[in-house]
This record gives sequence, structure tokens and C-alpha cells, in this order.
Amino acid sequence: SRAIHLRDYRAPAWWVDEVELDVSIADDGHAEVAATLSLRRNEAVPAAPLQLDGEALELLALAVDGRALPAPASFVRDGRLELADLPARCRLSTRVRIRPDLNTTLSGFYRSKDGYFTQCEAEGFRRITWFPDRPDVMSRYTVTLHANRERFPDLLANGNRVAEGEEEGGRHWARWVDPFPKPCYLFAMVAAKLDRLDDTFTTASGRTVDLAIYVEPGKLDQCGFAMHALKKSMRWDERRFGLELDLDRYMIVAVGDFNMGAMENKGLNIFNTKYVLARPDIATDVDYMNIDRVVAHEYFHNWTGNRVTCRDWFQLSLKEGLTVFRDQEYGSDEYSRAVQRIQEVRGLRAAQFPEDAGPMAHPIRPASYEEINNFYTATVYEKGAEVVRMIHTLLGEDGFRRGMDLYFERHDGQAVTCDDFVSAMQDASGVDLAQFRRWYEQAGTPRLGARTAFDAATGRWTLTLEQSNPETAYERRLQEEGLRFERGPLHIPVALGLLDAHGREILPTTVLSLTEASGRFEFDLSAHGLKAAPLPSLLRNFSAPVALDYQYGDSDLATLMAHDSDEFNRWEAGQRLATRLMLAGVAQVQAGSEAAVPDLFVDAFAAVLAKADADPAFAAEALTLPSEAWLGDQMTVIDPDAIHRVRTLFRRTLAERLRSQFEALLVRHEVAGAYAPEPAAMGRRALRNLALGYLMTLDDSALQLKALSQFRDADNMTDQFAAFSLLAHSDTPLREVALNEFYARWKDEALVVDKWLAVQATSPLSDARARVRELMVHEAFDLKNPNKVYALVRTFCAANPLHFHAADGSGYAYAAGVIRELDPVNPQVASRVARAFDRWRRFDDGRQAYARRALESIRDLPGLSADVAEVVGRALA
Ligand code: B3K
Ligand code: ZN
Repeated sequence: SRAIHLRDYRAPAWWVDEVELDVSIADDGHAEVAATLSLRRNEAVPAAPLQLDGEALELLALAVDGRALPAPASFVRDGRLELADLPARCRLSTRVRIRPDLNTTLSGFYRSKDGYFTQCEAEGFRRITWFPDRPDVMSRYTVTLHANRERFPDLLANGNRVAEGEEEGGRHWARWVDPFPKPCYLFAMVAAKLDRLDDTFTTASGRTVDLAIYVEPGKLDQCGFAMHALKKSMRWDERRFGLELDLDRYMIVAVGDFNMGAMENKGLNIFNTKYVLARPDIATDVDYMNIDRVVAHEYFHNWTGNRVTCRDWFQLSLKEGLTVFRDQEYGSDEYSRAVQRIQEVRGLRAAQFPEDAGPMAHPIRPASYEEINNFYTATVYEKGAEVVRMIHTLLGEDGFRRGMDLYFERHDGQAVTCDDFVSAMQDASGVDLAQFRRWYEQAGTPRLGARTAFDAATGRWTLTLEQSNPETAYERRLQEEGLRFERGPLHIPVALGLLDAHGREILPTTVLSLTEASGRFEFDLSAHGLKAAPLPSLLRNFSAPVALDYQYGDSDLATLMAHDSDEFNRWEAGQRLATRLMLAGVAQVQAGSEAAVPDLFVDAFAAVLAKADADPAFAAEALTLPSEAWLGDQMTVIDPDAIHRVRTLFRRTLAERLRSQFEALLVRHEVAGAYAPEPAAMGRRALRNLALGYLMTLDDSALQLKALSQFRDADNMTDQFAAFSLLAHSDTPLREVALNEFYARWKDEALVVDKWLAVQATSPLSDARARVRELMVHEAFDLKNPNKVYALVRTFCAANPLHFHAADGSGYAYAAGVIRELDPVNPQVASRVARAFDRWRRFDDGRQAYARRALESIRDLPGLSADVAEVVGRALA
């Protein structure tokens, strides 16, 4: 296979100390890049020829120490530029021609609307110039940009602008110097005509830093919140981790065509517009929260990622897992800690658990990959953050902080490994993390079994924990690649609390360490005079990313829902109860009878509703039923039709039985005054719109009209969008009214149009597939724009299980068609869409046959990209 292996890592034979780039954008759209690299042989490794990476470059000239080499193309072999017998120190100059105007991959240098932008992580820099495109080569950059002044008044690159000037023919230039050595994946440049929001920030040590957000002209009124978020995150990192910005200038540029969320280029972040632009009438509470988190995430990378970077791409989680942990903590300090945790775990279960159970399974530090862009995954990011969180749990806040301090003390300015991080944590705290390191090597979601015994006479309570680590597709592949791998028990922190029969806490949270395959933990509870066994609250705050198996009784779960002091476990108990009862309902439907909603469940739900005012944001989470995808993941053979039917029945039954409570919430939580994206108001809007959602299942025309007036009159997108999606998913004439009005009003706001597409993609109505197909040729859709593809295609495939997994295979055929068309345009985006097939073997034979055919039609596409080939190849393996 084309796999690259971690064990083959070798330090580079050459360092590049300085890079001088001269980039000239021609009026016809192409660009010329002249580069001079100051090379120095790495004395620590055996001498070897210089090898440079390049892709889609037209090599025009090549020189060493100013002497031109004839026939430059003759030095290129297998896509690499190779030069032997160079002096130990020399200057290599290259000149290439590139075509940013034709670059639809959105990797390297590319055009978006009227401007030019870069994306270099992971391996985009090689599409700009010949270079050792690997993160352990760090260099100082001087960049000079030339372009037409009228069309491209803003010429930006990393660092500080040191000079600028005019040129003939209406052109101008600007020169930027980045004082920090950096790997080339953090390189960025922009040539465009943009509006700019300026601000300043005074750091803890009293330095004043210039901040700037650049956006498409006319959008300046949509940048205020991102700037606010930036300043908040700067302050937070100073307070929580003692980390201050090291630059004089920090810029964020928003671009409408972007493969992912945002990019942490040194001093010049480039963001998807989705994570910058916000105004109350166009962005929802969720959008505001996402912007806050992504701005913070990219800012935090300046230390965890940029100052200390990755030695190689296998170590990606070193910066991503840690930075996600940091942005999660920021979110927890800014919003409700419990609600943030619930949302993190919901996300982990929706994306990471299935990834670990499917063909793309990998540990947070994989040992091999084919295309690195396929490994910016829920595992590397979200499970990576869970692993860092477990270290935090084991060390405590102070120990963790000492570990971070030591990590920076040892590694500032270096490119390092996950092992270096764990060592710093261990050395600073004295906590032995030797066994814990297995989390970096082992894929799969561990199952944690728990059994309990209570001796009322002596008051002894015993907890037996057992872990089992499933074999995954990852290990099977490693074996095929001849890599040895030994699985072993993980070090799992299990947070435990105990309640008595009335729900009173008798043991506050205690963290147990399970390090063996099984462990027994004894507790002397004689002081409590218990007559009955205590009720354990296991895995509080989700202390480890595992699947917990414990035989809770239904009424135990109801008690935990009502009384557990651990808010996460109050939510978890409700999800557990709902999952169990809904799966029982699915079994009934499959057996040909009708499912029923037990009274116990309605009562437990009513109890949560009754206390909803105390914490509306929490209540909104607790009153949300587990998703159809989650229910499917719990089944041996997923039955999307039965699941949809049962979940709909549960929602409707709850709405019927608790109608007056829901109606009362609508009135009580009307938020007065102007919209503000502020936690308390956000929670109330979430709860109110959740209530409206339940009520809309009742097919009551008065309620539908209420939704219509909320849709029309809301002064903010949160309320407007909530009503809009409910109407758009309702089988009534109001559906078309809402769809038409929404589009007519917002067709010029690209990000709002994405919402319009996504709502149609998630429709449960029977014409959903036909609609999605029609939308592919609608003026609002653009296959070249990732946000549009994600909004329509990926949303349909990933968030509409009922229709994507249609029994006639139409959903699969549609997805395969789009992937085949998209692959030559943008392989990274095509590959992300292809991940929708991850679960295909979990369905019945009929569906599997259609899915296989769809996957094979992609596999057989001539010239298929490495990105999609890896995903589809693994799915079919
Ligand atoms: N580091 C980037 C992701 C780059 C993805 C390349 N395919 C954004 C982030 O995680 O902050
Ligand atoms: Zn990141």
C-alpha cells in the first residue's frame, strides 16, 4: 500500500534556516514564486541528498549559490526535486509558475472570489514552492508580495510588514518578516481587497498588540463578536495558563471558500467566514458559541502548535487534542461547565465512537496513514482532548499546570512528539503515566463493565470494574502491514459517587484508577447505616472515553436523573433510560407490534421539566432524546425506519402528555429586550425552542401558526431559525411558505443560505431525497464551495439516516455520484463526504449490497485521489 509509517521517521538531512519568497500575482491570474532557501546540512544524521517536495509547480529556474543549473526539470524524480553533492551550507534558488486561479483543491495558494489565499496544513506549501514540506523543518521567513494595487490593495503575510512600495503598471508590493522560525505548514499569505476591523490589546506584561480582522467588503458589521472573542481568549490564556501573545500584530482573515473551520498560521489566521461573521439577525446562538470556540482554538494554537509544534504528522494530536482541551476549558469557563461537557460527550459519541468502531479506526497517534488530510478526525481532535482531560483528572489542576509549564520550558521553539508531552506531565507531577501512554497507541472504545455487591450487615460495598478493549480495523490493518502490535489494559480514571435510596449523596466524587483488566474496590459504608445497597453514580463527568456497562434499574436511573449531584450524570441517566426504552420500542416495532412509552419515562421527564427554570440550558439538553444515529449504533443491525418511527412516537407522546407544561415554558421563557449572545438568554432560547419543537409534533394548526409568527417576527436568527426548521419539516402548506420566504429574504447572505440548504437536507419528509437532488442544480448550490457541499450533501449523508440509508439504495447512489464528481475538484472535501459510508456494514444485506455497489463505483473511478482512495479502500477492505 501507499502507507507511510511512524517507525520510518528520520530526522531531516537538511535544515532550512531562512526562506526568502518573492511572489508576484500576474494580471492574468497566474503567479510566479521565486524562493531562496538558506540550507544547512544536519550534522546529526548521515549525509544525504537534498530532497524537496513539490506539487503542481512549473519549474522555471534553479540555482545554487547564484549559479544557474541547466535543465532544472532533470532534477525532478517521482515528484521530488533531488540535489546531491551540495556544500554543507548553501543558498538554493528556485523560480516556479503556479496557477492559483485554477486551484480548486483549496490547498496551497488559491483564488476565492476576488482574492488570493493560502492553506498549507498539512501539505499545501509544496504547491507554492519546492520545499522540505515537513513540520520538523523550521525557518525564518521574509515574504515579498507583488500585485495590482487596485484589485489587491491588501497584501498580507505572517509577521510584521517592514516595507512597501509602488511599481509600474498600477502594481504595488509589500514585504513581511516573521520573527519566529516556523514549519512551512504555518505559512500564510493573502492578496485581496478587504475591509478591516482594528483593535488593540494590552498584554499582562504591558505590551500593546495590534489586532485586525479582515473581511469581504461590506461585512464589517459582522466582525465585532469575533474580535470580542479574540480578546477574551487572549485574557483567558494569560489567566489560566500564564501564556501571553508573543507578536506585535495578530490578524484574522475570513474567506468564503475554505476546506475546514480555520487555520492557525502564525500571526495570520485564515478562517472560514462561518467562524467569523455574526450579527444577531443572521447568526444563531450556536453559531456565536462556535465562533467563540474556534477563535479561541486558533488563538490557543499560538502556544500549543506554533511555539511548540509537531515533529511529524503522526503527532498531530499533540497540538490538536491539547488545543481542543484548552478551547473546551475556555468554553466551560465562559458558559455552563456541565452543558459544555454534555455537548462534548454528545459530539464524541456521534462522531468518534463510530469512527473507532468502523473501517477508519485509529488511535490518537496512528502508526500509519496514506493521506494525512484524512486524519484530521474526531479521534485525533476529540478523543485526543479526552486523553488530555484524563491526564488533567489524574494530575489535578495544579499538577497539570506544572506539566504545561515544564512542557514549554523544555520544548519552546521545538518540533516534538506526544511522548514529550506526556513526559513533561509525568515529570512535573510525579504521577506515573507509563501505562497511560497506551491511550496513544490503542484504537477502539474500551468497554467498562461494572458489578457491585453490598453486605448490609457489615456495610461493605464492593465495586468490580472490568475493561475490555475491542479489536479494531486498525489492528487488523497493522498486522497486514507487518507492524507488531500488542494490546493491553489501559489506565482508566473512573470518577465515582454514591447516593442512598433517597438520592442523598453519601460518597462525594472519588477518582479510582483502573489499571488492570479487572479491579475490585471496597468501601466501608457502615457509618451510613444503609438498609439497602447504595446507588453508584459511575464515570462522573464522563471521566474516560469508554462505554459503560452497568445494569441500572429503570427506577435507579430515574433517581439519578432527579438527584445526582453530578450534572453530567443527571443528563446521562436520562439518556441511558431513554436509549433503553426506545430500543425496546424498536424491538417491538420489528416484531410487528406498536411501541409504547412507559409512564415511568413520562414521569421522569416531567420531573426534569418541572425543574427546568433553575437551569434552562441544562434542561434543554436533558429533554433532548438520544439521536437516531446513536440508537442505531447500539443495535447489531441498524434499522433506520424502525428507529425513526419510535423516536417520533416518543416525541409525540411526550408532547401529548406534557402539553401544558411545554406551553407554559413558551410563555415563561420569552426573552425580553434586545438579543444578546449571553449564556442565560441562550439557555432560555434553547429551552423555549425545544418546547416549541415538541409541541410541533402535535399537528395542531394553532401551534403551527404560532411557529409561523415566530419565524416572521423574530428579531434574531436563533428564534427565526428554530421556527423555520420546524415549519420546513412539517407536512403542511406552511412548509413551502417558510422555505420560500426564508430564501427570498436571505439569498444574499451565503452563510444563511447554508442553513436553508441544511434544513432541507435533514428533512424527515418523504420527498427529502428528491429535494436534495433538485437543490444540486439550484442557484444557491456550488460544488466548488465546501460550505455548500457540507450544508447540503454532507448534512444529508451524515444527519439524515432515515433517507441516506433508504432501503432502495437511492441515498447511497446519490452520495457516490457527488463524490465521483467532486473528487477531481476537491479531494479533501470529497473524502470527508465519503466518510458517510463508514457504517455501511452495520445494515441489512439489501442495504449493504447497494452500499457496496456505490463504494465500488467510486473505487473504480480513473485517477481517484489518494484521499478518497484511502477512505473507500478501507471501507471495502
Ligand atoms: N490545524 C487546522 C486544521 C488543518 C486541516 C488540514 N487538512 C485547524 C485547527 O485544527 O485549528
Ligand atoms: Zn486545531
